[in-house]
Amino acid sequence: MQPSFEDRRLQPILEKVQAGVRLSYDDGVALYRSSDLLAVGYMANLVRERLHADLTYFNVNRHINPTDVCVASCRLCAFGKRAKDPNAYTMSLEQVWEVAGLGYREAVSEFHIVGGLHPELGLEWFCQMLRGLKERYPDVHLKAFTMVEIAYLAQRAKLGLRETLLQLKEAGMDSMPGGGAEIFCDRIRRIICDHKIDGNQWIETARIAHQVGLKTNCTMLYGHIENEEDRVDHLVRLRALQEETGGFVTFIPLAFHPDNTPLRHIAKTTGFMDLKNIAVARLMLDNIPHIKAYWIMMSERIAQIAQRFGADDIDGTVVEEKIYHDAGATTSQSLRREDLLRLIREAGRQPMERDTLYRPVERTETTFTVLV
Ligand code: V47
Repeated sequence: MQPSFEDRRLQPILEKVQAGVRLSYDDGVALYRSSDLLAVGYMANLVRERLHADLTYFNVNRHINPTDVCVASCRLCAFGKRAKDPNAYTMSLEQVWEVAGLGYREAVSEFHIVGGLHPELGLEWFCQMLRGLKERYPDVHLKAFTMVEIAYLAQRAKLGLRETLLQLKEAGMDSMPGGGAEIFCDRIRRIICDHKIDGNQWIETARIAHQVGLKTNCTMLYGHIENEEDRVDHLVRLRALQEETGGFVTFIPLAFHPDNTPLRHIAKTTGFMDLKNIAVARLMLDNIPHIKAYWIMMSERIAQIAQRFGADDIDGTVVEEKIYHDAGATTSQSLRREDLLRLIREAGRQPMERDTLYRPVERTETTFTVLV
């Protein structure tokens, strides 16, 4: 039976979704402007179940932030600090290698490594860091560096993006996270992160990463000063690059956390907005396999409900999170594997532990095997 939506303007979009027809820019704007969240979620869930049935993916990972020193002073960020700030920190290589092994009884399958743009840590330092991690934890996938960090390292080393990425890959970088994309629109970027590479440079760096064989994620920061058109423009640009390279694995909508940032006057996002962003992303990004509801950012409660609004992933155990907690996140810093299983099962989904590239993982108490 054909459902009948409260917002009648969504009916033609439903027909496209049912027929597997790509949604247009205008469809994206109409989805964002509709307050019929259940209709938007219903359509996103159709696509999500078509792609992933009732599976929800998660991983056992650890975040590592080697430094919070950053030459950029982005208004959106509460994490980056000036080198002379007494609260700033920079780990030594030995500390990074040691921290990587701390604090979790189960073997992690991924290190997620990102940090500030440090004026004194060059490409060779990061290559050494990767080599040291691979030596000590050979089974752990290294998902490291945003496009913004790569562009900065390349500029400092006076190398091209391709050469920089190749050197990092050679040293052990296996894939890249999706951060730093924010919102591509120049007008917004100038206000929230004017020290960062622009949207075109972010896209170009991702393009080259994909060309050298690195899979990456992608993100969008919402809930600050952007409007619906800016969001749809961002999604459509990601979709176009994916059409060209096929290198994106997962999209993660990131809710802006204003506390301790110069934009602290902006209200926090609501559950309604968080679910809407998950659902619209699933509908617009028809060529990106996975949509992640990052529980750290959207809370365990919303990330769980999101599994019925288009998301098929909830991220991982994380262990220690700084970027969102510096910006006032009240979620815990880590979840145990059994907590993730409970959240997923309670939402009526079947948990599937994955590695970074979504291959199934089987584990005992202290070891894991990736099933290829
Ligand atoms: O790059 C920074 C954003 C990103 C704030 O690829 C902020 O699997 C909200 O990219 N409020 C880091 N957002 C997080 C990230 C990520 C997280 C989980 C999984 C993956 C993945 C990627 O967070 C930054 C920036 O875009 N950010 N400050 C803030 N105050």
